[in-house]
Amino acid sequence: MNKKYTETSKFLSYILRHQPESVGLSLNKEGWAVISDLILLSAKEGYEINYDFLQSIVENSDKKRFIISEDGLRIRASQGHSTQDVSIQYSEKTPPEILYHGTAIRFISSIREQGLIPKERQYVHLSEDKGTGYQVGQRYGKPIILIIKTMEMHEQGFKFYQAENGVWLTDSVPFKFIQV
Ligand code: HQG
Repeated sequence: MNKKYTETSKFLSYILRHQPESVGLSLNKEGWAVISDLILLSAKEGYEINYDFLQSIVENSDKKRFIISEDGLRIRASQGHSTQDVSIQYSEKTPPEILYHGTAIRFISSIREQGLIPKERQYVHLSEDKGTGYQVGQRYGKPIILIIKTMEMHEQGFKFYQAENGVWLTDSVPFKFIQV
């Protein structure tokens, strides 16, 4: 990936998940932004984005972070939001037996006390494959993969959702469902 691509993708994550107001962009409750607005506002911040470039970022994003609406007019982040203005109505889904959560070893003692909590984001993020978990954990230090007993949680009434890009979401994970 070239630098412009990576920088623009990070900028999109920032405005579509965290701080749309920092550039004057509005997102609706479902997280959608009007692409023509986004292009104009991004240009003011020095990001040269045209429709084709945006489309290629959406298609080539390793984690499929963004999605363009069927009519081609709007874009949103599939998951990962911290902005409270967005509240995507994900539909509930039965999880597999287990899912993974990658984190940093230095967080383990706190996780033992509190379980997994969403921190800045709206949900705790879980993945189906260890590799993704490992990469995610690495962002905060020496990584460790936690195994989450998601079916057991489901049986006890915890709700699970899956975003368009396959990432699983839940509100919190008490420590008793975590295998370190
Ligand atoms: C940790 C990436 C101490 C948690 C990925 C994580 C993901 C605790 C960090 C998405 C804790 C929060 C989300 C507790 C949780 N005590 N630490 N009680 N509970 N933590 O970035 O899951 O590349 O908000 O383990 O693919 O790391 O951005 O969440 O280490 O889907 O597209 O607190 O971000 O996607 O960190 O990552 P984050 P995450 P992108």
